[in-house]
This record gives sequence, structure tokens and C-alpha cells, in this order.
Amino acid sequence: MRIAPVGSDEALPAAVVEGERDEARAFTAAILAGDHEAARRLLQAALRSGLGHVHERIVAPALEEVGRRWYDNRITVADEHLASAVAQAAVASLYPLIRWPAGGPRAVVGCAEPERHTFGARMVADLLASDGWQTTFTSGGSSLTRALEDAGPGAVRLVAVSITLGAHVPAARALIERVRESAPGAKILVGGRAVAALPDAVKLLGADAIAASASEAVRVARAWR
Ligand code: B12
Repeated sequence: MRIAPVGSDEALPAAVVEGERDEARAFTAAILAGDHEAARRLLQAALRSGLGHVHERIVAPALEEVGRRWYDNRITVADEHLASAVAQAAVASLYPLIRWPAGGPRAVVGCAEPERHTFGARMVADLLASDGWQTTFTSGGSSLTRALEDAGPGAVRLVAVSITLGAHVPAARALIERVRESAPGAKILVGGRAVAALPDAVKLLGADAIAASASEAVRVARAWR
């Protein structure tokens, strides 16, 4: 496999500060090398600083860097798939180590089909769960509405929808309409790469609020508990 050096400071977004930069850089190298063991060890050690730190300061910047290299043709699609699979496995290895709060209001988090970028939604679900929400993560839209129906009327307080590709905005909008029918009392929060680029996203999507990150999602959702 071809792996570009992860040496220079331009290799990671400016928002990542020293220390965090080292962790994100090491994680980027581990996932690009397909090194499950190194990726898992790094995240398990970083969990001391919190799940938000792991997701937003290590995993998200590393995936962003992977996307940049893929876009620049410095790695192949196969390299990108491998890196994202190793990152997901490393994140999953943390779940048994976390003490998730019990009780709390219910939230359902997912994407609209055919969105396959589920990692951002997963991060939102994880941080909501660690903030005390009883969270169900559903990757696709049909499983999201089924989760609302299964929960029953009034059971779900918050629905969060992630949109990465602009082409999926109409599907997300249709999903939100269905959510309004299935769970009329629920608050709807939207976010993701496509939302950041959308003027007046709340109105266009028929949502209650938008948030730029998983930790901002937690702050917004606190007002609805
Ligand atoms: C991994 C990856 C994939 C994986 C996804 C695996 C998975 N299970 O998620 C796979 C291989 C499936 C994939 C496929 C494709 N991908 Co892709 N992918 C990526 C990559 C490298 C990382 C995405 C990621 O996980 N980022 C990390 C997460 C955490 O970031 P995030 O989603 O933005 O989430 C943060 C915030 O946005 C926010 N947030 C996210 N969701 C929500 C929701 C709520 C409610 C809130 C409040 C906040 C919030 O919180 C998160 C952190 O705080 C990106 C590169 C990049 N720069 O993002 C490209 C990227 C997104 N992909 C891209 C493309 C083009 C594609 C394909 C079209 C490629 C193709 N030709 O097949 C397909 C489309 C598939 C589909 N139908 O959706 C482009 C999109 C360009 C654009 N138009 O915007 C990118 C940017 C790569 C690039 N540089 O060109 N991809």
C-alpha cells in the first residue's frame, strides 16, 4: 500500500492544536496502514480525555485528512475504505470501556438513504448517549422511521439527521417530513457537511435547529431535555 508521509503540519486541519495534533497524526498513520492494533491502542489511551476529544480531535481530523489525500489522488479508494473501516473498528472497541448513563430522554440518530457517510451521525449518537440521552443509532432513513414507530407516540424527544452530500438534501427533507408525521412532538436537529454549506438550512429542511459538530449537538439538545 502507498502511504504518504504524515510529517508536515499542513497534514492536519488548523483547528487541531499541538498534542492533539500528534494524536491525530499518529491515528491517521495507523488507519492508513491498516494497523488495527495501533489505532485501537491510541484511542483507548486518549479516552482518558473524553469521548468528545477522541471523536472531534482525533478521529474526525484523521478522516478529513484521509479524504483530502483521496481527493488529491495520493491514496486509492481501497486505501480510503480500509482507513475508514479501521477507524470505525477502533471507535467500536471503546464502547465496552465507557460507562453510559442510564435513564434520560430518548433520541434517535441517523441519515437519509442513500447517504453512506454514517460516521458523523455515529459521533452525534455517541456524544448524546454519553450526555445521558437514551440513544438509538440507525444508519438509514427507513430504519430511523421504524425506530420512531416502534418507540410509540411521544416516546422520542429528539431526532438527529446527518447529511454529508448535497445531493442527499432532498432525501433528508423527505425523511424529516416523515419524522414529523411519525413523531409529531420530537425536536429535529440536523447537521453534517452538506448542512454547513446550506443557506437557511433550518427552514429549507423543516428542522428545529442545526449544529456544526457533535459537541454542539449536545449543547443544543440540552435545551430540549
Ligand atoms: C469515510 C468516507 C466515505 C465512506 C463512508 C463510511 C462511513 N460509514 O461513514 C464511504 C467509502 C462509504 C464514502 C463514500 C462516498 N464518498 Co466519502 N468520504 C469519506 C471521508 C474520507 C470521511 C467522512 C467522515 O467520516 N468524516 C468524519 C465525520 C465525523 O465528519 P462529519 O460527517 O462531517 O461529521 C462532523 C460534523 O459534520 C458534524 N455532524 C455530522 N453529522 C451530524 C448530524 C447532526 C444532527 C449534527 C448536529 C452534527 C453532525 O459532527 C461531526 C463531528 O463533530 C470524507 C472526507 C471528509 N473530509 O469528510 C469523504 C467525502 C465526504 N466523500 C466524498 C464522496 C465524493 C463520496 C462518494 C460520492 C465517492 C464515490 N464516488 O463513490 C461516495 C458517496 C456514498 C454515499 N452514497 O453516501 C466527498 C464529498 C464531496 C462533496 N460533494 O461534499 C468527500 C468530502 C471526500 C472528498 N474530499 O472529496 N465516503
